[in-house]
Amino acid sequence: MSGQTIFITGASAGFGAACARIFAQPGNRLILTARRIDPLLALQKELAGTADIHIIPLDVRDREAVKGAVDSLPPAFREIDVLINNAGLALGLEPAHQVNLDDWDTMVDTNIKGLMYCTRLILPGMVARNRGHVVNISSTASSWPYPGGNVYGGTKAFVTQFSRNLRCDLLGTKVRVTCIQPGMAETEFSKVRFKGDDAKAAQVYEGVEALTAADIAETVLWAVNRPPHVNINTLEVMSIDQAWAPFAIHRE
Ligand code: NDP
Ligand code: 8X3
Repeated sequence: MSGQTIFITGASAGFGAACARIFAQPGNRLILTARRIDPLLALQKELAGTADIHIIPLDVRDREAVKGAVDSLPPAFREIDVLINNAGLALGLEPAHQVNLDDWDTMVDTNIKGLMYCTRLILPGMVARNRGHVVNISSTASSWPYPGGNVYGGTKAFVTQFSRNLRCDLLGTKVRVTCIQPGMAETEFSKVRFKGDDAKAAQVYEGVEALTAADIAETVLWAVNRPPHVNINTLEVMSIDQAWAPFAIHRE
C-alpha cells in the first residue's frame, strides 16, 4: 500500500511507534501523535526519507485539542485514509474496592473518550470521500476478565462493541472498521500500569515469549491491506505462551 494518509494516536511508543515504522513506505503520509514530543521527534528523524511525516503533540483526552489537531492539518495530510486509534493505557491492578479512582478516570478518559473524539472528528471526511479505515486497538481484556482488570477491561469492551456499532452506522459506505484484540505484548504498557516500577513490569514478561509491538503492527498492516471489499471485523491475537485458565472457585 502506498499513497495513503495514516493518522496514529499513541505513536511515541509500543504498537503506535511500530505501526509508524511499518506504514513508513514511499508515498505514504504519516500523522504521528502522542503527548510526549521527544519520542515523536526521534521517530520522525528515524523515518525521514521513507514517508512524509507530520508530528503533533496531542493528548487525546482533550477534545478541543483533538479538534484543533484535525482542523489544522497541513493540506497534504488532510485526507486521512487510515485512523489507528491506539493511544491507551492500564493503570494499576488493584481490586475494585481498593483502586485509585483517578486511575479509573484516566483510563475512561483516554481509552474510551479519546478514541471517541478522534473517531468522531476524523470519520466525516472518510464518509464524504467514501473511503477510509478505522483500526481500533482493543485487547483480549475486552472479552476475558481477570482480577484487577476491572475498568481497563471495561474500557476495552467499549472499544470492541463501539467498533461493531461503527460498522452498522457505516454500512453502505466504503469505510472499513477493524478491531484488534492483542494479548500480552511487551511494550511500555506494564511500566505504565505499574507507574514506573521496572522490576514489576519485567516480571510480567519473565520466561514468556510475549507478542512484540511489531507483531501487532504487522496485523494492522495486513487488515488494512485486504482488498477494499473485505472488512476484517475483529482479530484476537495472543502469544503462543498465553491461553485461558479455568474458572476461579472460592472454597470455604
Ligand atoms: P505503550 O505504553 O508502549 O504505548 C501507549 C501509547 O499511548 C504511548 O504512545 C502513549 O504516548 C499513548 N498515550 C497514552 N495516553 C495518551 C493520551 N492521553 N493521549 C495521547 N496518547 C496517549 O503501550 P502499548 O503500545 O502496549 O499500548 C497501545 C494500545 O494497545 C493501548 O490502547 C493498550 O491498551 C493496548 N493493548 C496493549 C497490550 C499490551 O499487552 N501491551 C495488549 C492489548 C492491548 P504518550 O505517553 O507519549 O502520550
Ligand atoms: C493488555 C493485555 O492482559 O494486560 O490489554 O489486559 S492485559
